[in-house]
Amino acid sequence: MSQSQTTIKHDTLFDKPFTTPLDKASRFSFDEQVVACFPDMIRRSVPGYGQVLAMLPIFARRHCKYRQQGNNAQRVSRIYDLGCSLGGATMALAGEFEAQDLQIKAIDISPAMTTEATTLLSENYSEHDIEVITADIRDVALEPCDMVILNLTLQFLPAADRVAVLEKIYAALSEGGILVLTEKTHAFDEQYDAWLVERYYDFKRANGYTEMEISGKRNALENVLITDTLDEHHARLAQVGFKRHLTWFQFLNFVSVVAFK
Ligand code: GEK
Repeated sequence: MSQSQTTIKHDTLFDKPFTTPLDKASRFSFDEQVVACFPDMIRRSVPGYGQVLAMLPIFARRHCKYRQQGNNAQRVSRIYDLGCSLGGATMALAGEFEAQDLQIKAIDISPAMTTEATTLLSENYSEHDIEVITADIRDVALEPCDMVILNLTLQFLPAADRVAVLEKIYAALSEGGILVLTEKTHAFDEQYDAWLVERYYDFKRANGYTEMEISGKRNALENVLITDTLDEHHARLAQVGFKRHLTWFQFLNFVSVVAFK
């Protein structure tokens, strides 16, 4: 089944967690309430989310060369989807590959997310070798792999832990493998940053968010989602050993970088 044919059952639910004034102390968390409206939320609030997911199987075709050994001793491409949420990236990949060609390990720290991801993936891709794991990506050991996806996840880790996670990814990737890192960023220049942030809120308004929802989400994410600049991302990728890393996508303050091992 292709991604476009996949029906995620929560599609009909809409993102309404911030429609009442929030206590300043309310922090964003990936709980059942967020899970219920997640597909709607991420598509309406992340510019380019669909385009980035659609490119993942195209990148995988070029860079995943069946270098790993699967459960039945056959050659497979092993892909990690780190911070998988409901498995959007995993589904984008599974939808474009034969079941026997891929082994996907989808990891998320939120049990509410992994419970729902397990249901959705088994409903839609039961033949595929997909393991959904509830874990902190800072703690898991990674097996040798061909591709790692960090789609809007690194930004939720404490800044001090980001290098160690990227070092672990670099070590696990086979020669020729890739990391696809997608993040919300901020611009170093304050004026540019203000323009990007304002146009980002315009993007959300155009997608039906109210002023209260926009400001509620902004307050809830304060100190939870901590952005870096694009330069900081490239510097960190170089620091952990990637010699080549390229910004292949940018839409307002959201960027995606591919790093080649
Ligand atoms: C997608 N990639 O749809 N370990 C594991 N997971 C974590 C950690 C951690 N330490 N911290 C946060 N998460 C997805 C979208 S969402 C992006 C990713 C967003 C998880 C968290 O539970 C959540 O599910 C995910 O990272 C971030 O392609 O909501 O803006």
